[in-house]
Amino acid sequence: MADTKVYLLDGGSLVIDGFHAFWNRGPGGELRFPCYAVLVEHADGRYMFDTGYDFDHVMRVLPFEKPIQDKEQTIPGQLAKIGLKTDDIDYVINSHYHFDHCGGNKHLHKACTICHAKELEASGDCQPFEHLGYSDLTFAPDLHKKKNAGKELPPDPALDMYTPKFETLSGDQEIAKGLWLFETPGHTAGHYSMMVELKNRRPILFTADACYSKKNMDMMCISSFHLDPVASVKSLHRLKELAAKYDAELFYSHDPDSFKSYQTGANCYS
Ligand code: 5PN
Ligand code: ZN
Ligand code: ZN
Repeated sequence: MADTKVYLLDGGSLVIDGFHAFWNRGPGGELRFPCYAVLVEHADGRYMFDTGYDFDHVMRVLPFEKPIQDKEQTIPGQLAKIGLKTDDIDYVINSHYHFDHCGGNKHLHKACTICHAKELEASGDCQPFEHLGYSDLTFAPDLHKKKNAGKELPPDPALDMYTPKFETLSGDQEIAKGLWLFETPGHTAGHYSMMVELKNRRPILFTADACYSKKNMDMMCISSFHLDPVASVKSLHRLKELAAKYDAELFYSHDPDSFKSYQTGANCYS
């Protein structure tokens, strides 16, 4: 049986304010951070954990986040770099449905979509203060059409051919051998972090937005985009405990410093 491999797919970058990255701490000022997707090649199939943001969506809805993403940094572009096509992906796992984690779902026509049951529910019925976060609903075309009825949206050819099937989960789950989803709620209602066990190195625990960066963990400081700040802090502690329990290395979702040291493109972890 082939060993599991993990690829990080560079999805470009966005800008937020320092007070959004470090809630009630700052310092303020523009902070440019990376976004990426994770491809896990497993004996049971190809799993993609998150799919980054859609450039056109951000330009239309959140242009103040100043997206930088070249064609190579799209999901099709990143897959091409490792010799794969969009139809080669069997499963998409979404940590949560903020626009910067699900914008590329619509390219993955053959994939079954896996997420927390509470997250799928929240994405269609979010709190008013979460609207920008949940602004890209193209991962669920029916929901997207319902929410955008009456609005003049530019045609999106990718969407016409996209009819995803959802598989919702709750609780911690080992969804394939050595591939774990851990509940880390607070940032959103049904947030999952993912741990991958590998043959030749320590497990990797992808925090997703339960922890943007090493600095957030070191300061026990959550980001300002959250549903429940108290639950968010609990999840920060949980990630630290999980990393200790499994001797896992934490990989952060939006860490400009750590990202420089991560292997990307055709270089994988195994
Ligand atoms: C990158 C980013 N920008 C804005 C929001 C938001 O309003 O909720 C989540 C989020 C983001 O991840
Ligand atoms: Zn988020
Ligand atoms: Zn994010």
